[in-house]
Amino acid sequence: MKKRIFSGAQPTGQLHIGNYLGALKNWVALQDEYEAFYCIVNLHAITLPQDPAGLRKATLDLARIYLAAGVDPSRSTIFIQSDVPEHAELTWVLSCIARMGELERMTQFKDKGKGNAERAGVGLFTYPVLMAADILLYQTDLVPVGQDQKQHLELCRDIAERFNRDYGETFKLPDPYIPPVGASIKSLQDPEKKMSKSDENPNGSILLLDDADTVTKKIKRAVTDSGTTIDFDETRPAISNLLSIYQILTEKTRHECVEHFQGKGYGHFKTELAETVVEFLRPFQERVREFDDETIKSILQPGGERAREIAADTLGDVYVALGIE
Ligand code: ATP
Ligand code: LTN
Repeated sequence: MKKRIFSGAQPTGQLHIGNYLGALKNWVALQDEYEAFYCIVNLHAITLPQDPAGLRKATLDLARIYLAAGVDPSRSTIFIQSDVPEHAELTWVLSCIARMGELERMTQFKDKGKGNAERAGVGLFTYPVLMAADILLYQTDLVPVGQDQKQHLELCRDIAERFNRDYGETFKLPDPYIPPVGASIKSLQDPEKKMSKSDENPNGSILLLDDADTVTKKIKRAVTDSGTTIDFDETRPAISNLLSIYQILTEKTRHECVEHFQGKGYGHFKTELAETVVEFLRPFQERVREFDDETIKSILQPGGERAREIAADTLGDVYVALGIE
């Protein structure tokens, strides 16, 4: 029996190269070795206000991105979170297990709630409980995510452990899979912040659907640190970030990257980085155009059915354990 993977992304805004390098790339790489479930988490999306027509479209568009990135529906289950109502049901149960104090410590709530708990939605606060339900429903072994999700994974394990202790062994404890390089790609405009879909400055992120001109302009405008060498250096986060992007896309070692740019300046480096990113995005963007809405729906519908069979089994066990079957 193969071990199981679960991961998901929100259908909000356009995916950027950080989402790809931190998460999607690994989803694709791991799908041979593992039985994989990749979810479009539309219930998470509504923790912040969304335009209904926009959300509907973004849901299908995100499935298209998964497929174009190389998630293979004949090996991996791709589905929409709301097609499996057990996610919402288990969330209620787990919200009776999770503690206020635990959720209050989650940094994403502090960021996305803009520090104003009085005005923030309750769903934004309990977001990590829904995420725990996503993962635990599938008795998941491994969860490939970017660095920003590590804290949510730890909470998920804590909730599962507490449930198992109090009601008997029910959930498998999942491990995070956080890649050694690319787990936290930074904004091109501020290397202290992660590249983010919700960044107001469009120049901070390279979107997976940006055209060649836009990519080149964004990279040319990227901030750099003082100093002139092209090197990995903790004290120079801007150049280190750009070099990491180059490293992953070219599959070179750190040493090979540094050697390659020895004696070259920022101008030369940025030109080569832009070419590398454009060449990577070109075939990806061609594949995105290949999947029409009907094809996408014909993948998501059976995906939801398959996911639901497993989710229903786990939820059945949970209800028996609790005495509410
Ligand atoms: P954002 O912060 O960009 O608005 P998000 O984290 O809210 O996005 P998702 O689309 O749900 O949104 O994230 C999908 C995956 O991408 C997650 O596994 C997340 O950890 C990863 N990810 C997001 N930003 C980055 C980044 N800058 N570098 C690496 N991985 C990232
Ligand atoms: N919170 C994640 C998206 C997400 C997720 C999950 C990731 C929701 N449920 C389950 C892994 C496993 C984010 O990236 N914002």
